Amino acid sequence: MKQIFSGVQPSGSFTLGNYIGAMKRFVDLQDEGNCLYCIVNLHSLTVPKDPELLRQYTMELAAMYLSIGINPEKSILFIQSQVPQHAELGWLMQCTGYIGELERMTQYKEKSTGKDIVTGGLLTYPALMAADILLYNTTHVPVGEDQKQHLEFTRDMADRFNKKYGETFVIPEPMIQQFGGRIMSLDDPAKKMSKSNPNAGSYIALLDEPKEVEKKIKRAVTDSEGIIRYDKDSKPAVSNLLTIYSACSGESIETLEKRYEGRGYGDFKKDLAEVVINTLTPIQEGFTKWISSPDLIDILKDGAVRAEAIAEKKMATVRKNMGLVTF
Ligand code: ATP
Ligand code: LTN
Repeated sequence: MKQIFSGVQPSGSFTLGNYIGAMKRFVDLQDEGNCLYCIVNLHSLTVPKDPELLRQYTMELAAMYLSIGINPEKSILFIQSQVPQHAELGWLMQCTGYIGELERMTQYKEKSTGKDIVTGGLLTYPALMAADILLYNTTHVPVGEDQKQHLEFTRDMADRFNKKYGETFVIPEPMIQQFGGRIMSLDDPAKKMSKSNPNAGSYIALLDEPKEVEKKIKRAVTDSEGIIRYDKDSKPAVSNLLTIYSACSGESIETLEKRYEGRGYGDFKKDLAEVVINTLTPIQEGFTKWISSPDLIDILKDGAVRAEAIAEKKMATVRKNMGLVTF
């Protein structure tokens, strides 16, 4: 039986990139194994946050998980900071990893370059992520391609710990999609679609109104060839739009290429907007329901209790193996 774990940061809006690259798959995986889905609010603190906003974003992400189809009877949905074993193992993982390894992480380099304030947490972020995963005997981690390096770090930490202290952790496998693992910006196909991009036209947020989706897709960059064809190297922008279309409609890229043979980008974009809006509408309806539901807190409380039971069992072994005295 697969043990599946993944986390998303409560850092504001969520993009179609988050959804296609990771969250959409969380739903299907619920029938393939035991799933734990985490709101990684401690990770959000690596970049200073307003407390009121962090609280709001945390609840919004919980509502979003439920709106896309996470079923709390099948999966454990919980907030990272409510299970203190994450912070505890996070520290032990910091003491397992090396500074050089952490400094080599591309996400750290990207997020720290040119910044006036760089917290210690931004550097040690992958150690906490390793802890998240290793606490639950995780075998599979569905993530977008940008997390590949962090997963490799996690595997190295598990292996290093096991060699030093005896078999303790399961070595997890990343699950990264070949198509959709990296959805690119609408204004620049060389950049990842990201909610931290100051240009809101570069991403589609899951809560964008239909009119806004139409406008953003209409303005999305293409190329001068005028042919709808998938070729990531020579036609990155059109290939990205085809990937989004295929992920939202469930149709293959070949089917789409055939359908739009001899037709222009205008037609294609109009249909793409419709397909994206059809994907977002049920999510948005679910969100309106869940964000004001009194059940939301109960689901999160129950998730934290179930997660902590598993995490504490693992921590008892970790403390014993490392020589941390318990009476
Ligand atoms: P951002 O860079 O937008 O601030 P993030 O990737 O740092 O976001 P999360 O929102 O926690 O942080 O990401 C949640 C999941 O979504 C991760 O598995 C991540 O790999 C995936 N993801 C984020 N952006 C994309 C994208 N453009 N394409 C595919 N997957 C993505
Ligand atoms: N680092 C991830 C979020 C994250 C995560 C995890 C993903 C934190 N802990 C554990 C998978 C498993 C990100 O920035 N997207």
